[in-house]
Amino acid sequence: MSRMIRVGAAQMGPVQKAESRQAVVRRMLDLLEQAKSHKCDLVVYPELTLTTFFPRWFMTDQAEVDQWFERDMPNEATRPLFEKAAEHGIAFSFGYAERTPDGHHFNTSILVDRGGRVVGKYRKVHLPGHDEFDESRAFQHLEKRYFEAGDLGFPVWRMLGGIFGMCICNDRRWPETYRVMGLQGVEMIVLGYNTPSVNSQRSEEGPEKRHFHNRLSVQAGAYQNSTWVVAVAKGGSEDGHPMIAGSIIVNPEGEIVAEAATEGDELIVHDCDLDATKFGKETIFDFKRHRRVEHYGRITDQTGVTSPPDV
Ligand code: CDV
Repeated sequence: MSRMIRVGAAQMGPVQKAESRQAVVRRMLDLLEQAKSHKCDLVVYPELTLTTFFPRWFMTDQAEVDQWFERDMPNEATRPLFEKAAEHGIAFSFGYAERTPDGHHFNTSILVDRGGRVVGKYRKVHLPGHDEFDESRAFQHLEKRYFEAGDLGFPVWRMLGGIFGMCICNDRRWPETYRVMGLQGVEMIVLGYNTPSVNSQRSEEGPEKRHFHNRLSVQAGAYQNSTWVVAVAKGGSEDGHPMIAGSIIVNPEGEIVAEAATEGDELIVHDCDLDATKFGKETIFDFKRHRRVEHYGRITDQTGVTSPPDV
């Protein structure tokens, strides 16, 4: 069985507050058709694909908040995507806001196989931002208000002859994210992101630095775990709030092999050889031979910094 898979990173341009789920799914279907014409095996869409990045808006009415969440997946709006992808035999992944039957709220992504079956679910662990209105910021980032931290850890799944994992946006900046999946032999991590073009707490940190940190994090995670990483953005201006775009596909040596050129809906395609993950996993990052867990206790024992005592 071939271990080469053709991946389509389906970057999305902005989704305005007023845009309906049905309109977004039509755009996703357009990208799926492009992927079909390129003979892709897998299509990856961004974080919170179905809606605008609503955590930038401060809301106090839970009914208003809940309008941004999906109670079922697939549902009426997304079923055409599931059906068309299954018809084409294309696996896919996308992010959405999930409200569980017992009322929990998560920033979630799913992995769907060639037959349209949901084989994997991930809930964002590293939620950035704050939970109350913060007037010191240029704009709000209220993920900690609207979501709970993910409760599923970082599992991996077998699909398309390989081992796949997921994470979401801010998770990509944390080495622990990749390493937990690396320790399960992950060969491809798919992730979506909504990264504002400017740091809301530091106006001089603009798009150039934001792209640098995006690439730095994703390339390091790929290299240090010898895995493919497919990082897919929403870009452009959502109701006046610009986001960086810059979707990339990174190989297990940490090199960018494909990159989006626009800030709009754009499919970038690359043939990814899952066997290319083997060399790094068997040599410099052969975890079994080289890791020294006796020295890593602090990684799981503490969150904040414990500085040495003053002398
Ligand atoms: N959606 C995100 O998680 N955004 C963060 C921003 C707030 C830094 C990110 O890591 O891009």
